[in-house]
Amino acid sequence: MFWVSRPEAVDLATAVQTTFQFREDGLVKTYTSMVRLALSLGVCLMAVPRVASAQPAPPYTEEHVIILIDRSGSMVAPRLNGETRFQAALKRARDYVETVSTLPRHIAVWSFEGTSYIRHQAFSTSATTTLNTLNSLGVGQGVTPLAFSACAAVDELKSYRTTVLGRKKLRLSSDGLENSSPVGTQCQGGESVGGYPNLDPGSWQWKVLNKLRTGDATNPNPVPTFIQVIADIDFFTTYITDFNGSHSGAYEWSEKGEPTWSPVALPVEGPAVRYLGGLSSATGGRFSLALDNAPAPVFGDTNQDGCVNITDYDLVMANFGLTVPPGNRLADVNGDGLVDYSDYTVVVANWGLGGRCALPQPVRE
Ligand SMILES: [Ca+2]
Ligand SMILES: [Ca+2]
Repeated sequence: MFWVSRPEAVDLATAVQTTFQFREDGLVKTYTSMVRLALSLGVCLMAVPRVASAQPAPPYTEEHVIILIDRSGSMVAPRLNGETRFQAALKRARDYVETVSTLPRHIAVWSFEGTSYIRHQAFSTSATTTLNTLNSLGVGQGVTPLAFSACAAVDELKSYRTTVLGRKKLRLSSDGLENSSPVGTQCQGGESVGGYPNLDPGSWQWKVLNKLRTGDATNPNPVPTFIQVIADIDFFTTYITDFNGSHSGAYEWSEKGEPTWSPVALPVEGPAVRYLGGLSSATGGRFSLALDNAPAPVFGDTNQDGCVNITDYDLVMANFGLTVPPGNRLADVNGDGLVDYSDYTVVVANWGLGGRCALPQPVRE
């Protein structure tokens, strides 16, 4: 691991600001090549070890991640661009794997559907291995044992490489909420009547939150020896409505062959989204909303306005060199707990992406 000093960051900042001016002039092709130039410049600098600056040493030496993907029936629902939610979830997962990270990553791949989860891949440091695993996954038609699966993943994270200080992360992609964890399994429970953060003790929502924060589904109190598991969540919702009023929802089928999940979209302002957003926030993670009728989120779009641009760049630069916290969590584009060249590189590489850059964008004074 190495660190680079802030002045170099400012040099690169100038390079990207220049490219931004090109964009304002409408010279998109030139702009794109300039961005690529800036990116390769950044990559070159990253490849050269530098003398450590006054940065505090990061607390973690590795990052341990379980990618947990919902394979339940409703994930076949189509999105605006014709892909399914499941395809979009896989793409997001692949994009995540391909983001550079300063902390070495060990990634496992799991999915859930029906009444349980599947371990598709044990922890691996090979991005190629993980990408191949993701590419091999197919969607199912069953229900959603989210609570049971998420809590089993926490146990796996907890027991992995206990001799190193690993940052622990559950990277969940889902479009629904718990509806099929077997009775008696950890984190199974009734629906909370109270909305987040006023969750009913004993509800599955309360148990999953406890499990992430304390390692124990029934203990809401902080445990000093437990490394909290961060929940990064991509949530897919809002079925597309056709002209005739019908929508694109998909049923999920129970083990008994009965449809158990009506094709009703979970509203953005509803308790499901509020809970999952709260789960991410409470654990220091991030929540990304992927609406069926909107472009999918992209890494580097820190404010989720549908465009990676100067606003995102400025946020990364303003927090450059900081650990998170105290750095702004949104500036930590790759979610590894540091705001550094890895994040800068993702912003530059994804510059202009997000599907909404054609809308009026901020102009720096
Ligand atoms: Ca943005
Ligand atoms: Ca980062």
